[in-house]
Amino acid sequence: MDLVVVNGLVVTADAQFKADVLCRQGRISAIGDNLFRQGMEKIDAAGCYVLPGGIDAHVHLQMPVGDLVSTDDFGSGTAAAACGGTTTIVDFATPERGQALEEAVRLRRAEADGQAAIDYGLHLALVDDSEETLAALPGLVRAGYSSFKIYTVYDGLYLEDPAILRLLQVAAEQGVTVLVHGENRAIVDYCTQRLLQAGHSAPRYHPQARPAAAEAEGAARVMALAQVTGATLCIAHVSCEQVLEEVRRARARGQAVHAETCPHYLLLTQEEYERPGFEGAKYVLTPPLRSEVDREALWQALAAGEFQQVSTDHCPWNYAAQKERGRENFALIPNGAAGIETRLPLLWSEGVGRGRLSPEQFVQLTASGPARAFGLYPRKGVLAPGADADIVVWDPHRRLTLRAADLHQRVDYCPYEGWPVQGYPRDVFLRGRPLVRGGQFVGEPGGGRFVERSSQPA
Ligand code: DUC
Ligand code: ZN
Repeated sequence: MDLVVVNGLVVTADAQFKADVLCRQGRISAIGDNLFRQGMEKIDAAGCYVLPGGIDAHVHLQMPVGDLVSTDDFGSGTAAAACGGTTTIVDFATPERGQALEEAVRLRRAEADGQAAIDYGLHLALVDDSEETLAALPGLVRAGYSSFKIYTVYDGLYLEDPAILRLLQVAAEQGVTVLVHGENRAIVDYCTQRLLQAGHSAPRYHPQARPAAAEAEGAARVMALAQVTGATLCIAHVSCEQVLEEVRRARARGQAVHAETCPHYLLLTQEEYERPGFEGAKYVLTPPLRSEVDREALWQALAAGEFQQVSTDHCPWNYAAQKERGRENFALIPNGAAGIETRLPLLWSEGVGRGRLSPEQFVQLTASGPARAFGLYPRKGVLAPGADADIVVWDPHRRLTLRAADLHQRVDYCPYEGWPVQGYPRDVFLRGRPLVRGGQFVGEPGGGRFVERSSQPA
């Protein structure tokens, strides 16, 4: 049955206007006045905004780290995402060292297909530059895995510069964006060892182990390598001003560099590590939370349009038994925190609600920007005829207080416990089918599909 959303205020990255949105066979077929006809399902969005479904281009569902696996699987994580207004995620296919990339992709698809309640794509996390990997990339890109992820830290994941150069070269030829986790491994190892040798093993030392200098050097180095080889980059989870300055320098040279930040860097600071007892472990994520000065610099840059996306780096670990593994040594605390469900409400409340962002900027940062960077646009990330009917009816008046017990994320704490928000999804549709109605999840495992993303080969 055709679906029409009436009486709402439609928001795109450029404009907001009163209009009806007509959906037919999973796509938006028209946007205009008086589109309701007999026999259509009518959704009355009076008093609400009508937004494109959120795109979270950086999440880690059921991600293995050592013998642990992040707590949300593709079923629970995507249900939580939907409840928060996100209709598409981009997760990762990450090979073990020595494993063929195609095999890693096949295994990841087997985990997600039939489970995901929202649409999903996969970045190819590249952990070597072997001939096999290089040979596999063009075919995988053509099959819709049209972005790479590279790390400069973490055992099992990091790449050395010669490998990065070769992979950036392929990215440039294939016309795909490379998401970069840049941290200087030597600095992180050196600082961690010195802290532990001095007996500084509590969570409060996590930010000292991974200083801004490490993050800035990692980002700057990969940007220099991309200057030589070409390739569009997206610097992941920018946490501080020092990295922003490196991004500005690269852009001033004419490089194509997207920047991503996350709600936790916008809302929280390293003060969280001073919580009593071991509670600071809840905020051990990487890069770490930074200073108030950095937090403010991120907001200024966000308002000035210097970021293309706000993603979550959703990587939840239970406090009990998982975070607690690092009680004697902060370096053993699994890195990461949950955010997939709370991204849009927090960014709306703290951004639009406080007058720091317009609704159009909100749409740019949560949907259109990531869609453009990662080959989803204009199929997703915009309300326009021909796009998938991924639609959020956003109630700007709904207030609630975030509590782990009320959220759908499968994890035993919420980093924003007790945080008041105003503005929440009321109804969410994926390709015209309801995922959330009146704030209640009505989707199902397997309702989401793998999305083949496009590339722009040279
Ligand atoms: N940082 C995290 O906090 N978790 C997962 C990966 C990462 O880079
Ligand atoms: Zn990540």
